[in-house]
Amino acid sequence: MIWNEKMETMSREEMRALQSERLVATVKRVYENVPAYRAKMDAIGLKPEDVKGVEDLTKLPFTTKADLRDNYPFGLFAVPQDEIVRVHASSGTTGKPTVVGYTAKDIEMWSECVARCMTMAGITKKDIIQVAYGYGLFTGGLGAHYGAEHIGATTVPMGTGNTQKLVTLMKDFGATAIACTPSYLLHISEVLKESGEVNDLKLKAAICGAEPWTEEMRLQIEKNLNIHAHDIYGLSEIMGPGVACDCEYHEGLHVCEDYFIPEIISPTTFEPVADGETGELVFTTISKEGLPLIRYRTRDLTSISYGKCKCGRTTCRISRFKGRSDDMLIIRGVNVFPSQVEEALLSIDGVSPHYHIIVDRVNNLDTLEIMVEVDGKFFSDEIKGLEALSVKIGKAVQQMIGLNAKIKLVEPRTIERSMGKAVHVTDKRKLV
Ligand code: DLL
Repeated sequence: MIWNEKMETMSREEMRALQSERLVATVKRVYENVPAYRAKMDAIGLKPEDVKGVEDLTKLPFTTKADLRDNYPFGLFAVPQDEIVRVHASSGTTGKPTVVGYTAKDIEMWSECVARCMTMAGITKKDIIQVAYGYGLFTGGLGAHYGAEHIGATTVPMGTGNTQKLVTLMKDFGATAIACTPSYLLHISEVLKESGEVNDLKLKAAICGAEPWTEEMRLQIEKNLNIHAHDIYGLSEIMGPGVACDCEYHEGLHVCEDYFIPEIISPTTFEPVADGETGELVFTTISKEGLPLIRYRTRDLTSISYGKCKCGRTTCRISRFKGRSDDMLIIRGVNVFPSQVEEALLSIDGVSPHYHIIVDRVNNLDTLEIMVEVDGKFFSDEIKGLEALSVKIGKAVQQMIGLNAKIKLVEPRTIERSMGKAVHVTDKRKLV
């Protein structure tokens, strides 16, 4: 089944015409309502009327995470604040998060996108779906939730944190679908497999995203749970989950192209690359009211292909993500920048800037360890001093990034110094 036959099966010519019309309106709107965009366009002598359609897209300047940060919190919003009905936020490179805002119409559009994705995973109003993404400022929980309700499925707002309860309710409620990060689902699937409870389940579909995962991992989840697992992609700046998703053929993720125009550029030359070639994904939102973004550089690396899919959809497809062009780590679905950890460490007396972050995956759950050099005096004190310091550091890190980390305190000059750029991270999770 296709959720929105009209939009998802348009001819390329029809799609381009629709995108052009919406792009022209968006450019005019941001020029009139967002001073930062007006300034960017004025700086290169570009007037809204110079953009007549998709063919003029590359004339427009890029937007980056720095633009959101510089205009923190609401500076890029294109409507008065009283038209914003919801805000979400994700971690940024400094202590300040990236804040995004939605009008009531934006929330409707978002629900429609997620409904399209869930339909690709075979989910219908007859399903009982557990949403086990985090609820709160993260877009995963509420984004998936509204999409599931939009298709009329019975939606269970599990959130994260209590795997045993999730498994119990999965069985008791007869849940038929689940939405959560792939690493979490792999962990759940191992627990269920070990306890021999898989046959007690009615589960048939999963919609997983928010972090990179491999095709091997997808197949393993499918096998462990005897279900279909789908890859859902999105990012807060553009909307949240639901920007793209793979259908039953799993040959790339269909983009909701009538709302977001994708481009793939070279991260070094910023020029578009050929279809099928890997580069950085860039999105222009063409229907959003609250926070329209022009040529937003996602830093996500992928390739694009056009042409009808076996499922009947004609929307373009992006390939499974190959990584990011910057240094952001995604740990348990949470975006973490090494600079945030550094900031937390350096807020405490006696802690040095010599640290190393070790990320691993144990039993399919991400683990985070921070090794840090502290003042030598702590090592001559009785052990209590060291313990208290490590608790204090753990709390500061938790406050900064929202994750618990194992803290390992080491003596000065233990951590290898670098002659060039410091290497602060070892990511032992193997993603090929
Ligand atoms: O992770 C939104 C989301 C929630 C997507 C739930 C899917 C499911 P952010 O926290 O802003 O938003 O993080 C966005 O996560 O730029 C990618 O690097 C990564 N990401 C998201 N989905 C996928 C995926 C949400 N399916 C960042 N595969 C993005 C690989 C993904 N990476």
